[in-house]
Amino acid sequence: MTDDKAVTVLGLGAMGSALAGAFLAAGRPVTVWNRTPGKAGELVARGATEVATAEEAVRASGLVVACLWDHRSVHQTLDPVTGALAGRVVVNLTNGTPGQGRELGGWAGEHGFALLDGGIMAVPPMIGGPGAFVLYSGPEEVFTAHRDALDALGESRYVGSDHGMAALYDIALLSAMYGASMGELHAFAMVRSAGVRAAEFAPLLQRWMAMVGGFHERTAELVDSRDYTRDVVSNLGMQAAAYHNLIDAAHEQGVSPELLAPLYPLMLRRTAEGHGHEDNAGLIELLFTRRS
Ligand code: FVH
Repeated sequence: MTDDKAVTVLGLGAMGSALAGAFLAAGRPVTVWNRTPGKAGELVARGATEVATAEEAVRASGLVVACLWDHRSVHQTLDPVTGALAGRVVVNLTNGTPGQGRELGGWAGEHGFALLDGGIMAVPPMIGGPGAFVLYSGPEEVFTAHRDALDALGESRYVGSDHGMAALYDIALLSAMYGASMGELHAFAMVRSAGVRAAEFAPLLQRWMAMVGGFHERTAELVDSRDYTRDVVSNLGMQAAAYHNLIDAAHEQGVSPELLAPLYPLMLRRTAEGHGHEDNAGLIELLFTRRS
């Protein structure tokens, strides 16, 4: 018999510890396990129970949250304890691909337990606070039954019954983040090459990126309609002609253009294919390697 409110957290890295702390703060009985012992001191002082094996941890709660290094470590941890998992719910918050999420969902079904796959859109200090949100996919009734517990971590966003969807959304959001941070670093490198401190330039960058970031809904309309000719303000052909200046300027300043360079051949290709008069959102049509 386990307490209905009990939660087990497998993995006490930076994120797993934050998750366990948020469940404790929400008043839940929390059992924790980590491959390497000795990481649970603070959580135990706050009321968590540390156990020595993953099997004991799994048996302690109906809801088992795994936040480990990668997909492989999830299998290494859970494969030996599938017998104990039967009838329980596993929420996997380890970063992975959509394919890995689907594989885990199928594997859980074969072993008689339910699985939600998740994507955490926050860093550890944000967990349990208003800025954090967590994506979930898998059986909706399982999400609904455990939503109250999961809400302790941040805003819970259910994105579909296909186990791969949480990872798909997660990876899409991370891809946008890395794209933006590549641009940010290149911009700082450019100004540093002229002796300008990043802190001096940052307010302008902040202002510019806030403005640029305001166009996602307009781009989404173009992408969904696949019509990139509507209300074009700055067409692709003009942008492609100017883009070479970004690369030349980087060379002039002794900065590698390698973070910027991949976009240029796509711009040239799309323009050469007769779409220079369109919005540059049309570049998306060059990204698919399968029919989409
Ligand atoms: N931290 C972050 O900002 C991001 C935010 C978004 C989500 N990610 C993902 O969360 C997963 C865990 O990340 P983390 O920050 O907790 O990572 P670490 O602090 O490095 O802890 C890793 C834990 O995984 C355990 N572990 C590693 N390999 C194995 C294994 N083969 N079997 C069992 N456990 C394993 C490790 O244990 P130990 O090294 O202490 O024994 C830690 O508990 C991750 O997917 C992020 O992408 C975090």
